[in-house]
Amino acid sequence: MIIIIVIEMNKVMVDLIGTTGAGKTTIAERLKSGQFNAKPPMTTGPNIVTINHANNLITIRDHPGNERFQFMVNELINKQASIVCVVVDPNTKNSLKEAEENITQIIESRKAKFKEFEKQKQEISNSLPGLEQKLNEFKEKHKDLISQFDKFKEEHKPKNKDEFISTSEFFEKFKNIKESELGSEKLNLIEEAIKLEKQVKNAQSNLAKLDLKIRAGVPIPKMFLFCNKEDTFEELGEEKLNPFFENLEKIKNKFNIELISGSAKTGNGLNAILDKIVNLNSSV
Ligand SMILES: Nc1nc2c(ncn2[C@@H]2O[C@H](COP(=O)(O)OP(=O)(O)OP(=O)(O)O)[C@@H](O)[C@H]2O)c(=O)[nH]1
Ligand SMILES: [Mg+2]
Repeated sequence: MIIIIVIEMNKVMVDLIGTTGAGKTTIAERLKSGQFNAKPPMTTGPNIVTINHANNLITIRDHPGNERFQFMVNELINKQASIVCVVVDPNTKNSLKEAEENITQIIESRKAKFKEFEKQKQEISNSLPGLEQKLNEFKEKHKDLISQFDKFKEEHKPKNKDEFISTSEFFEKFKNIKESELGSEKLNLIEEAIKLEKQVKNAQSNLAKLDLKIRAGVPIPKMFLFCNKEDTFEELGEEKLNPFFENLEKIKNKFNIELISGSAKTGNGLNAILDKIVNLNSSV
């Protein structure tokens, strides 16, 4: 007898960003195949790589670092990212400057989203009392007519609780039956009341949704830095490395994010990337 045990895997997604040439594709490929590819083509759209690590199915989105594609990358990251690995490299000019810009952009865009929610909430809060008042006055003015429609709804509501008839469907029925008796002018007034009621309900429900979003806060993705090409450090020498690491330390402290070092060439530090991703994912 063969027993098959199905183990549910955790699914994790991570976005690799950073300046062009820092080694994102080399890292992703090495994680997948264990091989070092010295000449990967420049990335032009997100390369998707999937890796199985410690019972986690990790999807890596390896993004292009070239400036030309930044708009597209930002859009994807701003919409969906929850874990971001920012790759830096002391051999590549502007690597730290771009990393700092990328991280700032991610944080600012989330803050802007939050502000947008607050603005929308304020706008609805300002307009809702006026809408409610308009509806109440309209209902009061035409209360006899509207109560006829309410009575009709009550009499024609489905016996089966699971069945649902919308107000506009009720109105269609009502219209068919009562058109000759009431005439189109009165029917229009009832239709106007239905429209106003719908506007009020929509505004109330949007307000509740926005309130929930604001209370939950807009999550900022969890980020960490990976300093690649460790194998080149000796050759680069202290003169180049010291200012690089000083600035790297500043970025690390400014955003309070962790740093891992390694090399896609030797494979050193790559497992630490996977462990970090799993770790960040479970610390939600
Ligand atoms: N010496 C050394 N070279 C590396 C290492 N990782 C990547 N490279 C080299 O760096 C170059 C650029 O690597 P890519 O992986 O294409 O860089 P990328 O970040 O994906 O660049 P874009 O796709 O343009 O954003 C390639 O020639 C790699 O062989 C490393 O750890 N050590
Ligand atoms: Mg690439």
